[in-house]
Amino acid sequence: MKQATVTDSVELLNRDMSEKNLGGHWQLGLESYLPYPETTVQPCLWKWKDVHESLMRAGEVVSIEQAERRTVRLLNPALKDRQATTHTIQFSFQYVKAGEHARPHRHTAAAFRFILKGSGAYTTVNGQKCVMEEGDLILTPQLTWHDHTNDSGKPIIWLDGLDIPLVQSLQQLLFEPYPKDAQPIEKTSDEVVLFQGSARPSSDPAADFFHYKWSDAQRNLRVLVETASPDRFDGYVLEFCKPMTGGPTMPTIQCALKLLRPGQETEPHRHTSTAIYHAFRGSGSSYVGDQRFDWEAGDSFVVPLWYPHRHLNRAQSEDAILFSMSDTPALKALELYREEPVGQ
Ligand code: GTQ
Repeated sequence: MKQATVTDSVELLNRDMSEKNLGGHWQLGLESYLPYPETTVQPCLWKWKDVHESLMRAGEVVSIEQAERRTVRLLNPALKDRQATTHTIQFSFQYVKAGEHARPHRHTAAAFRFILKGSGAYTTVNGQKCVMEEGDLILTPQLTWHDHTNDSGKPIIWLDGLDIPLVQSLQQLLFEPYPKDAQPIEKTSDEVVLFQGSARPSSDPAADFFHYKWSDAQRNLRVLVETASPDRFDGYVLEFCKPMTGGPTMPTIQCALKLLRPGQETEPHRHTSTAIYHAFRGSGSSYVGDQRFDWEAGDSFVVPLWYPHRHLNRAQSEDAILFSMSDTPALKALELYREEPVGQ
């Protein structure tokens, strides 16, 4: 008499494996993979009017003690549940009224401030007092203590850029309050000396460098425009580099200024890094994928990875200056950075 045989099948195997927390490569559906990287991040434009109005209202109804930081975040429509501007980086605007102090803390997320409106307030970074002027860039690299003091007598607004979404996806986010109400001030950023003749520094002098001044950036931009030819994809680019080494602004974040002369138009390209732009001066248009973003000073927009994009200064006589933040250093460190021109 013949024995009844149970024939095995892929479905049976999949089910039995699943119960044992196992899976097969055949279950992946390789046809859904593309020969280029795909992002869920959406191109998006935020108008200054909306950001500013929200900040002013927050100034009325949100206390700095309650909020820790009074910031308004740019949320990507595709990532609202993550409270993020892109999958790796985040832009916020911070409003500190006259007389306010945002208490010290530190975190593994790296951050910077780019000063937009107001001056004279300061951020203390690891005991170093950095007094703000419009257009200054102040870094608070990972795990540096920082608090903000506005004793200038007038309100101040700046841009915050952070790598929170990236650090979060690596499950490395941590936050620590400082044990006291304020950090003691040990020195000012003007006292940080990077170049001392040919003497070889005993420690990394750039480790103490947190403050890029607008007056220096502006002078360098002018030299660039007068002596160099523009990049065909980005115009005149001034990158905020780590002093001494010329490395990226921070390990995960590159900040830059991109200047377009009146009427200047760049050629389209795409890259595997993701960028957030903020129009600091002037007005223009950026084409991102099949969308056109018309921007004025104060507006911000996202260029998701691999989206073809180009920029145009629409003004007749005024330079346009875009501040940009990207995750390029993180991608380069992982050898995932690629870029290419895109045919028009
Ligand atoms: O100013 O310390 O936008 O800790 C997000 C987290 C700003 C800050 C942000 C922060 C800060």
